[in-house]
Amino acid sequence: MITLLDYGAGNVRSVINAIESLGESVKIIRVAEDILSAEKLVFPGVGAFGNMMQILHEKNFVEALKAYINSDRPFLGICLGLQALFKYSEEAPQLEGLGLIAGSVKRFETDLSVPHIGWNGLNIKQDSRIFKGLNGDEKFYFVHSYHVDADDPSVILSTTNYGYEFVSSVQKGNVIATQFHPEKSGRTGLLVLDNFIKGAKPSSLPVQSPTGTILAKRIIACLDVRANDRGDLVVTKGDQYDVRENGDVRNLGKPVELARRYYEEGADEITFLNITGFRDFPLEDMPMLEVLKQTSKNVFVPLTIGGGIRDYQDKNGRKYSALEVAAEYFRSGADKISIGSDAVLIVEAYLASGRATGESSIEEISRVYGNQAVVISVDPRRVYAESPDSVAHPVIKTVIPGPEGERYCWYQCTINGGREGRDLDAITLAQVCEKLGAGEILLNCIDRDGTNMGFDIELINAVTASVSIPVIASSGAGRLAHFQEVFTETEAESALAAGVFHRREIPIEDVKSYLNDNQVEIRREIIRK
Ligand code: 1PR
Repeated sequence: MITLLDYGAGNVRSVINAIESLGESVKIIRVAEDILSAEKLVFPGVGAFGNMMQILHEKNFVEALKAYINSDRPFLGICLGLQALFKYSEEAPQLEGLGLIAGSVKRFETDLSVPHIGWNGLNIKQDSRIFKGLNGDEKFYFVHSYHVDADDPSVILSTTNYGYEFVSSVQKGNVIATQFHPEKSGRTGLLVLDNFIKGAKPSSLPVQSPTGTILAKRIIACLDVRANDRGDLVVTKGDQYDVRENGDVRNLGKPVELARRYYEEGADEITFLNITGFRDFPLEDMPMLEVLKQTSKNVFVPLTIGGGIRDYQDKNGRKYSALEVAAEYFRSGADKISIGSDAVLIVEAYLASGRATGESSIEEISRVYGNQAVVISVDPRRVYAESPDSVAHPVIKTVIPGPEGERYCWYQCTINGGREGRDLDAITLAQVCEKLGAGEILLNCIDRDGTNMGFDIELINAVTASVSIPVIASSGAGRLAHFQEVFTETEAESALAAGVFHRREIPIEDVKSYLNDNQVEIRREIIRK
């Protein structure tokens, strides 16, 4: 029996699912006494440090946690569950952590994108039972803007490189804590979790230990989901956002089955977009929550869900905040939520008033769940311009001329699945969303969507140059070379594709092999049934 500390923020379902998939049962802590009576405790911290410590205090968990850890019983901290062991965090200087390991928690100071999101390796510093069975060159899933800095080198189990070397796991007696997420790190992560659960002995060193690790470029499979005219929830795919063929919604498969297939084929992340979320209220659209619940039972890579995340009033006049909608998605197994239409409206209001309200969905969700949990899905369309001064938006010089031979264009934001163009450009949108707390940009492109013509490199370069958060390049993948191109000609951290995967035109394994052959760092892990 594993006792799990769920203090009510973020996705603990995936940790529960991962533990249960290993044949172990989970007891969730309700009161402080449950901590004191635990035999093996897992603390998957998620969200923001200050919010976490505040809740731990409110629930009277702080002293119980200290007592449990001081008794040297098995403890596994994950992400914020690692950071909580330290006394001081730059993220919330006013709130003390548990102070059980000497050192502090610092924000990444690097020119690279922050948060550090994705699959990175471990420089193993000493043996540990959690490393049993590892080869040493595996990658694990990280998602964080802060990292720990331990005073005592003897507690450091591994480090990872991201701009510089930071501590990625620690061990002190029976207390082990990782900055990476074993529950989101595929089969390799499950092995680490299993080693903890089974108390694998003896301590082991992986076969090899790399010196210097590299963050992998991520390949994301995207599932656009909606109900067809018969009311069945299907994965569909548009051509420039038009998902109908001969009047019917294209049906490319069932969401849960397809997600499972992509996990097995080696996708680094799965994204679900509820594409009619702008008109259906997600909390009434239970099938989508069910899709997440089912998927997260056996898909152990990060899951993002978008569609309909905004404030809402139901037919009975009851108001729901975007935060409540997001919370339901997180509880159902999502690691990140993505906001589309609402982000455009928030940025328009911000630009009109010149100030942040502190109450927008972006601000509220990132405050509770952390910036890394908030993705902004942008649906831009090219608008050509004769000259840079002919429009009041940032323009780029393009190598793809417009219908009248125009040499300039800007990228107009749209809402409601591309149905309505707004007087706002994608660069400004991305910049303001970053300022408000977004952690990642999912950069679609209506012109390229479903065309197989390749990613819009100009759009991606314009946006990556104007923000410091990671950008996911999306729309237009048609050939293996397109993936190589997007990673060598832009600073995009991930490439997302849909049609080529759904139609089985390009297997994900082939994308990974091709990139590997062309010196692009990727994660290799093919899961065999
Ligand atoms: O506005 O917050 O409710 O969110 C709605 C979400 O649904 C947004 O993220 C929006 O991008 C998405 N969406 C709405 N309508 C469509 C549509 O296609 N009619 N899909 C849609 C956006 C783009 C990508 C697609 C890539 C790769 N789809 O999801 O997967 O373009 O495709 P490809 O590789 O086949 O070229 P809100």
